Amino acid sequence: MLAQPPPGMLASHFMTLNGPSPATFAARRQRVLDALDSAVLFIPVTEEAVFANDVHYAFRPDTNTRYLCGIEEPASLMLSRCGSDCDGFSLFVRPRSEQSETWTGKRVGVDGAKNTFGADHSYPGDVALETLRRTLKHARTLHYGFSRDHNLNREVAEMVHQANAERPREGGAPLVLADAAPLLAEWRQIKCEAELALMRKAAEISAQGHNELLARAHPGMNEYEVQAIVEYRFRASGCLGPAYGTIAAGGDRATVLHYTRNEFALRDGELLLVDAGGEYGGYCADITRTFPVGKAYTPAQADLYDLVLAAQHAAIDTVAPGTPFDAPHRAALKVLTQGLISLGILSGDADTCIESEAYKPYYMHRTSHWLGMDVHDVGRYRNDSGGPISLVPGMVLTVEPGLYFRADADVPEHYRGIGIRIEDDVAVSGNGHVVLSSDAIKERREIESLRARAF
Ligand SMILES: [Mn+2]
Repeated sequence: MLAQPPPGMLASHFMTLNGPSPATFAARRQRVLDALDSAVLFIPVTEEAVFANDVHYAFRPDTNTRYLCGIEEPASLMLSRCGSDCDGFSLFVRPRSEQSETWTGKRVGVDGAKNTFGADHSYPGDVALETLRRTLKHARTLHYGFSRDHNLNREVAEMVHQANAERPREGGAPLVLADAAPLLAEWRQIKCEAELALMRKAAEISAQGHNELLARAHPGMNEYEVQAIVEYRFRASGCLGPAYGTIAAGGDRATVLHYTRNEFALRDGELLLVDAGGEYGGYCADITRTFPVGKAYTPAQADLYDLVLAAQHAAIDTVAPGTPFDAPHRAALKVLTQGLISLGILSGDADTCIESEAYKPYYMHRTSHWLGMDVHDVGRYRNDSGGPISLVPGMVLTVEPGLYFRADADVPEHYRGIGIRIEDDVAVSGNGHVVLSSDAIKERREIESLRARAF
């Protein structure tokens, strides 16, 4: 028999490092329970992903499970309010095992789940579906967290079908199967003060990592060393790791939007684009900076850098409560398109170029996405009639215009092979916005003076 960990003492062992307080998780669950009217919310376990043979990738829990209790090991979660014997908060966890724990570390266990996570009921993971089936007999609605495991999704859908097949005989209204994701997305989209504090911390640490690169990058350094430097800063400052795959792209690799190979040497005269952010307490930062591998931007690089930075300033300026979500994108497009015309890359007038999407070969992505517990966070972008939703305080979005000229792009030669993106994390405040990542240096003169000092 394994000794039970002292209650509370080892909570951090099983919960998100530096994450929200137990009271925050309890409040979130209460909010869901209050919204459940004869309904059940069930989020199935996320299994560990195999790296090779019996070696696994670092485990990342389902984000909604993490949002509702902060458990950092494979577990299914149920919140029920339908008059069944397991109403309230149930966790289905891996049972403790001397053999397994010798290899992969302590498990919270069935008994520990109650103490550590405040579960009303806890069970071994393998009875999760059977318990759900029993609970559904009393429910009107199942809010189900659809999984990447399609067989599991089919099994749950079949379970709902079976329940409805029996109801004409047994009585009770039909059971409705609903996706749990939109229900939770609506709440996750608006961050409370405690969440914003974690996001600010993630952004501050990440900004410091970017700033350190300005002092340390040099010609001949490899992209993977750049990655190691920023990720060292994330981890040395309390992040468990990067929030997504770090992009360290020298030269024309910067024109590959999701370049992640990071395996080439940096060359003098080229730019280095670094898109990297840490995850702190379960919340993400997402910052991109683009600076010269040598001391200064070439004139062509400076033209494009100043243009992207002007577009970013214009886009950030639009962020305020009541503003449509796509206002930053439209502001960035206007500046970028006008600039591309001035530089002789596009011709005609800006409105026509925007209308015809003439800019699109060089700016092919949107300017913003939601940011939160996931780097491309949940939340709607459009309302029911298809228009952009309005920003409200507590939303956090990236603002990340860029310009990308592939080595074979149909532009003047001195612009070819240049990719630039500048990305910050912006929280909508009561009367405007706060740039969470404002510590990351981006003014060109400041970058060049730091680069000059680096050599
Ligand atoms: Mn981004």
